[in-house]
Amino acid sequence: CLLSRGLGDVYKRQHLDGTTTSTQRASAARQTITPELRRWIIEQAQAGYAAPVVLQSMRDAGWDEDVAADALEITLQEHLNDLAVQQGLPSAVPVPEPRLDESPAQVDCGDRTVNVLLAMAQPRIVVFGNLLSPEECDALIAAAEPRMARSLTVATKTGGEEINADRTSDGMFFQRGQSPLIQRIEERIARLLQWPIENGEGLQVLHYRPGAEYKPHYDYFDPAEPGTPSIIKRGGQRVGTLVMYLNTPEKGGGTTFPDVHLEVAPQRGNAVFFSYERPHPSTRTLHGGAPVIAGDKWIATKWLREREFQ
Ligand code: PD2
Ligand code: ZN
Repeated sequence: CLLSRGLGDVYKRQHLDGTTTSTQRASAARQTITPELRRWIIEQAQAGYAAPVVLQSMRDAGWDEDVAADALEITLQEHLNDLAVQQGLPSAVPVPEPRLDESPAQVDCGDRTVNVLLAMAQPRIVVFGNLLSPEECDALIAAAEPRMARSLTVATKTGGEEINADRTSDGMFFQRGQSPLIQRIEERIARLLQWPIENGEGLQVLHYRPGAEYKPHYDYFDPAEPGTPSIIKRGGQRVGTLVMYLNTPEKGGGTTFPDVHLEVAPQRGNAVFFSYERPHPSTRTLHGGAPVIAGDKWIATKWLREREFQ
């Protein structure tokens, strides 16, 4: 797409400044975007000029580089969103995002240094190493184990209960801040993903036995489902997911992203993060838990909402 070509470079530049937050800078830049400037930027993009070329024109005209980059980024993102909304897609919203603008090998999360193992832009997927210590993984499993219940659904034929065919795992939820361990992990996640702790759902722990899987699905709530408006009254939509691996299954159990043919290998202490700015398949965040072939698989999932989740 002509409009998005080169945006990546501008985006990176915008986040290099560590002294002000991107939100502060964006709001300053937003004030500089007059209707005339907005029209001009969109015309340049439609004429096929890549973002760095347009940025240079603005600098030549006397614009401060940072302000121009922000104004350009905001204008083009808003325009892309306008086009998407015109096509009938839900509007884009802010999402959690780790601070990776200078491609750091590690991210400081306060009490722990987390490794960056893989980062994909679209869909936004980041794989982290060393997010949890082996002791934390074991302690989460031990705390969850006595409270695990098999996921059951009503069998439409018999009226009895049967194991959910799409999610053949056992699971439980912790309350947010339920124990010092959970609180510590939630604070770490909040720093890693730059997203308020209050916007997180309670941690869910899942246990897959050999043969168990989680068929591909989206984590956002489908706007077409009748139950969705009531679900999102509490905290808004889900906008991001962090799946943390609490053990290393012998074989199988990877987290798959079929749209991009990616499979993340589950390794104890590592995690995969992905975000989705609108509740729509165009985010390409379809994902599943591949069948476990040998051994068990334990994960803890943190789902992140738009707003405070009470
Ligand atoms: O266990 C997984 O890898 C997995 C796959 C898909 C977890 C989730 N979704 C989830 O917790 O949402
Ligand atoms: Zn999922």
